[in-house]
Amino acid sequence: MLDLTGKHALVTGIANNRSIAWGIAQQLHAAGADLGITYLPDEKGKHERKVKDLVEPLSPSLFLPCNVQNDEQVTATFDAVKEKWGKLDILVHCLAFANRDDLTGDFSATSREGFQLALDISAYSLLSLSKAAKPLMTEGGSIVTLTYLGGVRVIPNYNVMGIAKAALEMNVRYLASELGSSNIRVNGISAGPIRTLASSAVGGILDMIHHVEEMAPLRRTVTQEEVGKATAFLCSDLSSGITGQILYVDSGYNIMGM
Ligand code: NAD
Ligand code: 0WE
Repeated sequence: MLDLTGKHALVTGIANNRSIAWGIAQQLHAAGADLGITYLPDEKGKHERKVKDLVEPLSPSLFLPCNVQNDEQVTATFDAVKEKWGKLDILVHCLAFANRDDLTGDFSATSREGFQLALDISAYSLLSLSKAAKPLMTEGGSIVTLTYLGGVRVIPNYNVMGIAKAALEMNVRYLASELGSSNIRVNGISAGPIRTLASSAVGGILDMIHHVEEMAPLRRTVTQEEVGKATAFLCSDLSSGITGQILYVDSGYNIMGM
């Protein structure tokens, strides 16, 4: 049975009720995990209030600001985890960012700054969070990140995010190799396109969704709930032999050649 009771889980990347991380947090909570939620702070605290109200029904025992570009905030986050729980079992990395201008037009026009920003937030952050989580995962653990097919194949306009996801997926393998001896597993979930804050800001996302609805073996897109269920599996003892893998939760879209 999928049982996460007594497990302490830190979930990043909830922006609103469409976030994939929200679907994940709900499933981890339903399986009995004790949640810590981090959010991206903004100056006015508007984001904080929105996310706080949303997650209240899951009664998280930690609610912390964590901009992954800020090393002090990352350190403070894991200091708070240590203080509250003494250990950590589950880390969910569910965030990405690139400049909007870099998600359209010529890939070769990507600036050095834009490239660095996308790779810093979307790929390097898995390392920095895993490094901080490692000493707290004293009884082993599970780290899960979210990736996309655009990291292994060319998807129009995904551009620099594709390079960031390729780096992220290789981070999964190197981290799995390093952390395996501490019984910490590291895996990625490659989700099919879902309408969220991040994807809706992208031109043509509806056309992509319609394309998946025609082409994918299941003839539909996946939901945040389905990604959440697969994440709960990868966080649970049911997947104890699985590490360094990318699990496709995409209605089977990725197997098609035509
Ligand atoms: P979303 O906008 O709900 O989530 C993105 C999150 O990233 C937000 O919560 C945002 O606050 C956070 N974030 C951005 N910059 C940050 C920073 N500097 N520090 C901390 N947090 C930061 O969108 P989503 O679609 O749920 O995206 C979540 C993950 O799923 C991303 O890794 C994305 O690449 C991946 N993914 C999305 C899809 C899709 O179609 N929506 C498909 C496959 C994979
Ligand atoms: O990883 C993603 C979304 C990534 C993303 C989206 C935005 C839009 C708003 C990263 N940064 C930003 N920055 C913004 O300012 N997905 C997998 C969803 C997605 O994004 C695409 C897609 C799909 C699918 C971009 C182009 C083409 C397809």
